[in-house]
Amino acid sequence: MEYTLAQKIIKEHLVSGTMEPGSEIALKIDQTLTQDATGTMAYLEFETMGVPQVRTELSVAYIDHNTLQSGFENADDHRFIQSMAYKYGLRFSRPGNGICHQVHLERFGVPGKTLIGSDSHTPTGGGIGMLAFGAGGLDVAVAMGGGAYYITMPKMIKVELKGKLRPFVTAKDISLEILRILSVKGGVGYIVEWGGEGIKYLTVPERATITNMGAELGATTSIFPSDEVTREFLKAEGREDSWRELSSDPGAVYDRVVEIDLDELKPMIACPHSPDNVVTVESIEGTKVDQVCIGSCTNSSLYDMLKVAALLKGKTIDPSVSLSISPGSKQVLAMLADCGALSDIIASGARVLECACGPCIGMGFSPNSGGVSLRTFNRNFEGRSGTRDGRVYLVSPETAVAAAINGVITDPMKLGEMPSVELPLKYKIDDSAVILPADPDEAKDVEILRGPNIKAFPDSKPITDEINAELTLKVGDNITTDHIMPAGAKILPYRSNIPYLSNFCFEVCDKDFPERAKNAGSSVIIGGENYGQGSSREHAALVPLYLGVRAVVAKSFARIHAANLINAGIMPLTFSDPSDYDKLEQGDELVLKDIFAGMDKGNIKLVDVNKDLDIDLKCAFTDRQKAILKAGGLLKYVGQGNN
Ligand code: MIC
Ligand code: SF4
Repeated sequence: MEYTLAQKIIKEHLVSGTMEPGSEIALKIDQTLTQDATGTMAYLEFETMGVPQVRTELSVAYIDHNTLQSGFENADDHRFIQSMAYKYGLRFSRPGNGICHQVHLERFGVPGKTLIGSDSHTPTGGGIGMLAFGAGGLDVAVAMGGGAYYITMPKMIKVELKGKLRPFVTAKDISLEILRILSVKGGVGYIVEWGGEGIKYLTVPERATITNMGAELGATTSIFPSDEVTREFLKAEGREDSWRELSSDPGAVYDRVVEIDLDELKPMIACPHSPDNVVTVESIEGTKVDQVCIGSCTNSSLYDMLKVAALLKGKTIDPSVSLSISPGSKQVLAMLADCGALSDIIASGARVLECACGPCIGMGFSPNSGGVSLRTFNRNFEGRSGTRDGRVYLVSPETAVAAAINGVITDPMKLGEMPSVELPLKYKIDDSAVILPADPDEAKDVEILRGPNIKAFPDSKPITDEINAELTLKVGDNITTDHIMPAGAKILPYRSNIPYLSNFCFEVCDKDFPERAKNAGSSVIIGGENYGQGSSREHAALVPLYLGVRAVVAKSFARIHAANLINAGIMPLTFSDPSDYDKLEQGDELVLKDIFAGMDKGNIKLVDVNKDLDIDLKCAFTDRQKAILKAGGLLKYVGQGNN
C-alpha cells in the first residue's frame, strides 16, 4: 500500500480506529503548545485532571496574545500559566519571546512528530513536516495528560506547485491563490499536502506561511515533505539532529489534486471581510490605504523581515500611512538588529511593535474609522481589527511595503528590482526566554499563582432525551468564532472569566443576544454553512454554554468548533434538508425529541411548536462523542475515568 506523507505519520501514531476517511481515529500526541488567550482555560482544565506531570515528549506554554497588560488581568494570567508550566513539567516561553508558531518552528518542531496546539494556526509546523493540528484547550489538556487526540480521518488534497515564483510574488500569494480556488470551506475534512517541483525553491519560512494559512481553508492540517531545505533550516537552528527525511510514496493516491503554476502567479490580495475574497493586487491598484501592518504568525520570519527592510531601505513611508512591524520572535528581532536591517525599518518611519500577535488579534493598532488597513496577517473578519467598520485586506510583505511607500494599493512588481535576500547559515540561538520546569521531585511543592480574574468553568448539563428550547439567534453562512466570541484589547484580558465574556457573545451580529439567551434559559442557535470557522477558541463554545445554548443547528460546521461544542456538552446538528433553514425564525419554540435513539440512528427530530413543523436533523456522533454529550462535556467524561 502506498501512503501519502500525512497518512504515514498518522499510521505511526494511530492509537485506535481505522484510516478510512470519515471514521474516527485517535492519535498519540508527541508535543503540545498553548498560547495565553486559550492557555489559562486549558491549564484550569488540565489541573482538574489530577495528572502530576505532563506526559508528552514536549509541551510549551507561550505568552504572545495578551501582552498589552492594560490592567492586572493579563499579568495575573501570565503568572498563573508560568507557575503551572513550572509545576507540571512544561517549558514557558516568556512574553516578548515571540509568537508561538514562529518560535515553535524555530526552536522545537520536529519532522514526523505530532503536535496539537490550542490555536488554529498550529499547522504552521507542517512547514517542517510535522503533523500539527489546532484544537480546543480541553483537547490539548487531555493530550498533556497523555490522552489521545480524536479526529475524523481526513481525505487528502495534493497541491502540485509547478515552476518558480517570480520576484515580488511570494508564498503568501500562493496561500491567497489556494484560498481563491478552494474557498474558506474548501479544505474542511481534508489534509492538504504540498508537493511538486516548485517546493524545492521554497524556504522553510515560506512553507510555514502556506501551512499556517491552510487554517483559513478549514483544512484539518497542511504539510510539506521534510527534505534538504528542511535539513538546512534545522541545521541553521542548531537542530540538525531533529531532521528526518519524509515524503509521500510515489504512488500515493489523493482525493483531489490542484495545480498552481508559480511562473504565472501574480501578487494577490484578500479583500474585506474574508480570506477567500481574493483578487490580483493589480486589479484594485490605486485604492487609498490608511494603515499597513507587517507581522503575525503568517509573515513575521527573519526572511520576511529582511525583505521588508531591504525594500524600505533609504525610503520613507507615505505621510498618510501608519506602518507597524512586529517581528515574529526575539530571534528575528535580534538578528534584524545585529545586521542593521532594523535601523532601515526604523528610518523609514515604521512603528516597531513587540514580538507578539498584536494588531492581528486587535490588541492595539486598530485602524481609523472606515480606514483601509493592508495586513500581512491571515484573517480579515469583520470587526477583528478592533474597528467595526475597518476594511482589512490581506497581502504579502512585499505588497504591504509597496502600499506603505505609495499610500495606495500598488502592485509590488512596480517597485523595481527586488533586492536579493539570503537566509543565514546560522541563526542566533538564545533560549534564555524559555524557562525550564522544576525538577519533578520538587514540583509538588510549587505554588500555583492565581489572580481574581480567574472564574469557575461554566457548569455543563448532560444532554437529556428531550430538550425544549427557544430559537434565540439565527445567523448566516461562514460565521466565525470572532463573531461568536470576539477578541480584541477590551475583551481578550477576560479569557478566564466566562461570565464577563458572555456579555459580548455575538456582539458583531446582535448585541441583544446574551440577554435574550439568558432569559430563555435553554436555547438553540441556527447557522448556515461553515459555522464556527476561524479560531480554535473554546470560549466560542463555553460562553454559549454559560448562556444556556444546548444545540447549534447549522448547514455545516468547521472542524475545530464542532469538536469544541461537543467537548462543552452542546450538540452540533445539521439539516438533512438545508432548505429547512429558511423555515425557522428567531423566537420559535423548539423541541428536540427522542435524542438518545436519534443519536444512534444519526437523525434527530426537531419540532417547531409555533409553526407546527417537524424538521429532520442529521448527527454523526461517534460512541465516544455520544458518551461525552451524555456526560455533560469532555471534562465530566474524563472525570468519570475515561480518556
Ligand atoms: C486567532 O488567530 O484567532 C487566535 C487568537 O490566535 C485564535 C486563538 C484564540 O482565540 O485565542 C486561534 O486562531 O485559534
Ligand atoms: Fe496570533 Fe494572529 Fe497568529 Fe492568531 S493568527 S496566533 S492572533 S498572530
